[in-house]
Amino acid sequence: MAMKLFYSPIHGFIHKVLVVAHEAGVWDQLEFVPVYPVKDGYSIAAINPLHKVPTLALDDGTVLYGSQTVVEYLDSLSTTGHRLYPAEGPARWDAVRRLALADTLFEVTVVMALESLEQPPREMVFKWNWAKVVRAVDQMEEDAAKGFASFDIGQASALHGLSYLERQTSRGLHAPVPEGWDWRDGRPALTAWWDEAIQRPSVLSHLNKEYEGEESAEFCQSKVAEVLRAQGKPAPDSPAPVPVDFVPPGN
Ligand SMILES: N[C@@H](CCC(=O)N[C@@H](CS)C(=O)NCC(=O)O)C(=O)O
Repeated sequence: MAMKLFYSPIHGFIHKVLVVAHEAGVWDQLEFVPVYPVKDGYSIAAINPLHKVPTLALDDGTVLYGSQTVVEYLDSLSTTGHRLYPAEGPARWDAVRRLALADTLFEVTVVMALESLEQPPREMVFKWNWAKVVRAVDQMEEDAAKGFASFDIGQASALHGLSYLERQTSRGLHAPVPEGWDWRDGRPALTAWWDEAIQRPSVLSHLNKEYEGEESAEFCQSKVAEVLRAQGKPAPDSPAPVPVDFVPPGN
């Protein structure tokens, strides 16, 4: 296998990087390395200073991070003839704009999910970010109502952002996020698009499937060590779990 994908196999979540790897026909070139970035033992800071997933390591030790970098790279390897990043021109800028919209929706939802672990959670964080979520999902409805020429990177990211948002709103966030809020309510075009998009083989490849491979912290560290060795740096054969920067309460 030519590449190691460090990522979190979260049940019920549609991973943009997995969708893109599948759509690009490069799934079989990936070695999956589960990382639980807020669980002790799983630090990948030695190969990514940001200690964030997804992180992609190539066999020569090159490390790519930032999901947008990872997916653009995977799309560049596409063997299928169907690129998720359209060629330059209006279709590309529209796809990249929708990518930014959905990725930022994901990121502000991560901020709220983390804040909901604070005792007590600060309402300011939810007020500030929730307004962005509602406007982003309204914009997605407007985009879906116009229709899409073909499946692109903006839609891959929308699957990612909306599935994560649903995971968090169904668990319950904090005021002003209404209890029982569902992004589908009042958004028929987005709902219809979603119902069709989740039937894609690239989504069915992992959605709601238990991760069945090795996922220990020791395994993660052994793969980090392989990347370091590919970079010409020293690394032990059986590295110990490495503490992460931050473990939230209750984890
Ligand atoms: N801008 C990043 C965001 C990725 C991201 O938020 N990853 C989270 C997933 S929980 C993470 O790794 N957090 C661990 C940390 O920040 O320590 C990207 O698009 O790759």
